[in-house]
Amino acid sequence: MSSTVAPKAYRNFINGEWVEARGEKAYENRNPANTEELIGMFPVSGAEDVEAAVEAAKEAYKKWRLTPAPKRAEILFRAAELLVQRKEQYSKDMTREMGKVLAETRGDVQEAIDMTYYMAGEGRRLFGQTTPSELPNKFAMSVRQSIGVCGMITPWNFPMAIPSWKMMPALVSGNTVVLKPGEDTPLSSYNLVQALTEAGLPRGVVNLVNGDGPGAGAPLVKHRDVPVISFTGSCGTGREIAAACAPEFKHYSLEMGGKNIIIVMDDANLDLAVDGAIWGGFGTTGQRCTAASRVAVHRAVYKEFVERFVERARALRAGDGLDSAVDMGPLINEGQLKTVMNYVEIGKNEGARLAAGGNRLTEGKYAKGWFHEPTIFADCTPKMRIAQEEIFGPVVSVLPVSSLDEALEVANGVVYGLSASIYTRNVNRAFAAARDLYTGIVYVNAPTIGAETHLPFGGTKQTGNGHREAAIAAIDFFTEWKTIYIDYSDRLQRAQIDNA
Ligand code: UN1
Repeated sequence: MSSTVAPKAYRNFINGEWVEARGEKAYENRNPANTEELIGMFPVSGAEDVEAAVEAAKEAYKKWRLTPAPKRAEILFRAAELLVQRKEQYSKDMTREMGKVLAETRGDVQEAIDMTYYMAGEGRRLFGQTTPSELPNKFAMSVRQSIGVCGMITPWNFPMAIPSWKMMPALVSGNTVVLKPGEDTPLSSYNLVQALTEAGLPRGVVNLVNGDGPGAGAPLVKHRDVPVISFTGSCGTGREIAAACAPEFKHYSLEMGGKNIIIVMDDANLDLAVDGAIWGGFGTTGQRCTAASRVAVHRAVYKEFVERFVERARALRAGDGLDSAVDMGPLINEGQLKTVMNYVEIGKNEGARLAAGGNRLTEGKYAKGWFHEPTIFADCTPKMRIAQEEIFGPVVSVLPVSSLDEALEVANGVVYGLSASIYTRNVNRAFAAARDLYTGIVYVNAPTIGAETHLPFGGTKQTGNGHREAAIAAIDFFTEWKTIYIDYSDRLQRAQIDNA
């Protein structure tokens, strides 16, 4: 680098202070649209840093747990206000480190704002139940209790939204947090933690430890004082986390892969379906776990749909997400680009018809980034690898189908079950699909992406392990039920025996 200005050195946040990693090592955070742009240096943390963060979170938990929930919520509310004020700056920071276009990073910050306000509201609810006892002069109720230090491992594709999905419900419920963010996008977590801190979060309640999975993530997952782990990322890492959590029966929530589908029936509004397939398939450069990477189209409209879809995909402009004329940013890093290029080869070798794209972009303004053309494979069959495996890039596989039943069989015929969508104007088909798609999320006449924060988010089968994020489902994960019986009869009353 010829620049004389040293890049900003960011730090971990432990016990209310910005501190260097013990090993004093740092790594570079670079812009995926222009790798010559160095965004900053971030700490490479190890087990000792995790230890200090967990220790701080454990100590802070003693008071935070007893802080009235509405008071905890007020801090969240103030953090949301700060995020609103800083939305534009934080969105630009995110585009620079993650690559997605500004409209989308604004959406990502907005999702964090929504979640933070929403969970702030929950501070005055956190309802339990009261119910009559089966015995006289006895009172029965259930309350939520916090659990302790929650370890969070988050990905790079929603660098502010996903940490907020995990942190806000955990915090309003009285837990404390150690966050290990995706190493490709640490600045957005830094910004989120900064906002929470300025909003008045007491020291130690949230701790931020940067670094990679083996160095910082693994010691966090295994730490004996971290009873809860919340993870979003790949199935491979999820499997390791599950195994690491099993011996101590930790609570762990896994949000992993998807192979989401859009079904286009012969009665669909085709303009709308094409719009949906473009946005669902190529939004965020296909790097959403909810991305529509399969489209099953009824044979009666197949040819027309593919023609229009291909035309629209070819017209998408790739480039730097800060440029308002750009529709689609780069891949996050070289590894992800290579994965995409590899799947393009696999698709060709399997005999799918490459109908659009298929190449890495390297000329001119693309030379310094990880760009790939929006790519469509037509005439795919359900068992092809490109129709089965998560690619996490701008590659969509289109499959012809002859009926709703066949479409549903194709839809459910993968190991994942996150999101699915159907385009139809027939209410009977819409309801049948909504019932029979075995996924955590179903859309009718809308693409597979765009979850809202006050509804449960997550998937069936290998997408997850049965938990849901967002909504009250998140509160369920970050609390334990406690049932309290108060016997004011002044005598021994035996349940099931003395009430006969
Ligand atoms: C993800 O891709 O990991 O539903 C989450 C959506 C977003 C969240 C996606 N709000 O598309």
